[in-house]
Amino acid sequence: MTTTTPDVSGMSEETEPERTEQGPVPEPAAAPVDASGLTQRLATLDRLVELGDGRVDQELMDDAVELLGRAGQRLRLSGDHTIVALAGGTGSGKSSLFNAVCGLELSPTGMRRPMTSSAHACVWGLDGAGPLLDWLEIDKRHRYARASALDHTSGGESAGSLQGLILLDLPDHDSIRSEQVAEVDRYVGVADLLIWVLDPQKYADFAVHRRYLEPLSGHDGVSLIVLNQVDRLAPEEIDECVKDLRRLLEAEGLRAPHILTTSAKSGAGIDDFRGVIADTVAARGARTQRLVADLDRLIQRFEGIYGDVEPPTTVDDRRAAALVEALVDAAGIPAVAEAMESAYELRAHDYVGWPLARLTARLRSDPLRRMRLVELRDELRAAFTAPVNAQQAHVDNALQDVTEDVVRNLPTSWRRSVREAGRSNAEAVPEALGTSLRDVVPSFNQVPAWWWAVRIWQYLLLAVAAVSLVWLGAIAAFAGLKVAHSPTRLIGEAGVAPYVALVFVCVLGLGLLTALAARNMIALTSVKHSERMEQQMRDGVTAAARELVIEPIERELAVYARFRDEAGHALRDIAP
Ligand SMILES: Nc1nc2c(ncn2[C@@H]2O[C@H](COP(=O)(O)OP(=O)(O)O)[C@@H](O)[C@H]2O)c(=O)[nH]1
Ligand SMILES: [Mg+2]
Repeated sequence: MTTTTPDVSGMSEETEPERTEQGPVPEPAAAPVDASGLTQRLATLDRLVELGDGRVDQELMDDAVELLGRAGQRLRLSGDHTIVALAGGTGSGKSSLFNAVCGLELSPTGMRRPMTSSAHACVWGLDGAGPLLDWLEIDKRHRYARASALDHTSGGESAGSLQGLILLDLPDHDSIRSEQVAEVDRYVGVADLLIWVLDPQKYADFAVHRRYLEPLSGHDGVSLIVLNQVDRLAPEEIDECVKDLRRLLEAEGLRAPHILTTSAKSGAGIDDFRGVIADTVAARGARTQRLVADLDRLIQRFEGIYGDVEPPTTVDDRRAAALVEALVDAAGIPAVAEAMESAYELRAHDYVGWPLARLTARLRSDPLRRMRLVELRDELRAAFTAPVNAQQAHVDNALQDVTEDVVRNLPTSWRRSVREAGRSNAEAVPEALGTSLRDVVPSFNQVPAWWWAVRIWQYLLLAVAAVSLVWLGAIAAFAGLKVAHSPTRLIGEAGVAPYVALVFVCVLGLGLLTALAARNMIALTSVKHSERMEQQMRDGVTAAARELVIEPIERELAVYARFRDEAGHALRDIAP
């Protein structure tokens, strides 16, 4: 979604309008848009939309985007003009009042109804109004311009005081034609000042109050109520009627409704009516006021998603540790570590066992040992190659639990978005757990140096044993059987044999002792080794949990904190 931020540069230009080309405009300079901090407030709203979009109430976000767009457009368009719209029910006298203010029969009234089927506009001071009228989508045939000279015919106020007015005569808001209702709604949305024209017969019309006045409850300053056709009432009835109307309006939430009485027929109250419009136009503040009022109403709706409590910024350690524990379980790490311990022992025995014993074992082909090896190999291969797909429910529960505490005091929508952040990588978790296991394979496969040392030592002993056997054989041949003359006394004398035999026995004993010592050593180191492997796997899981779960949650918490900050500013900026 894209949002429209009011173009600040465009807005500041507004205070310096095109008057250099047009010659001096007699009215006071347009009220600076930013007198009320409107630009900053709109920028804050824009940030709120950026942070909250997709996270908080979509209707609110849509309305905010709409307001930002409308405000941006309105502020970029002429600030020298004030859009005043006459709205109300059929026959209340909108067109008659429109004509009375214009001083001409511009908009068809009464008899020829329903003629006001689309809005009519009358402009005082055409310079710069074109784009505004285009934006308002006023049909070119329904645009009228008032030249100052003509205005003197209307009596009372001088035309100069209406300079900058764009008066709109709207179709009836209670029209049965839906496209007209939609058009009215649009103008009601964009007018700087709204004038509700009521008549004594139908002022209590429910549709007026519910549909338009209730949403205007915060807009007292930018709406005006006109009770027209008072010539139909006796003078004492007028007061009664106004009181009753005021009561109704206040019941709808308007705090201090501004009510005028007029008669388009007799001309009573028309000068006052013109006067109020002239004051509004001269003050040049209606544009800003209207937007401020809209903004206030909109910002109020952020109250519910603001949150009373300072939000946490991190997932607490206890919950994070519980998550790691759950993922370690889901990955089956304890079982893998156990399998690694057994595999380590078997491999170690292959390395450091007495070579002859190993050979005989191989020849005997111990079926139990075989099976155990195959089993372990399969178990480890499964753990290392396949992603951990078992226990997805276990993973999901863990992801659910980890946000339990952090969301406790959050507003509902943020509670949901933080939870979603926690689950945002749920699908990647099993793969990451698999990776944490695979990552230990290289260090698992490493052969400790002492295994090599023992193996070399064992082969050395074996070599000495072999040499002493050959030696004994030679002695038997030369000294015992006397097959030939011995070249040296070392094999020629039988007396040497016991020493050689002793060496042979000692070497065998040494081999046996070494094997026993190594066996003990393996028992001692295999536990350490598997603990180290387990720790490495846990570290991997911890890192994955941090990256895939904890960090997204904390990022979301940071977004909420920023949102809350901005919303707090925005709420404080609402006019008291
Ligand atoms: N008695 C009386 N009739 C009025 C007054 N204003 C308008 N009318 C009549 O009410 C009818 C409807 O007026 P119109 O201006 O077309 O109302 P709209 O539908 O609100 O535009 C016409 O016949 C007008 O002459 C008024 O102040 N007093
Ligand atoms: Mg009309």
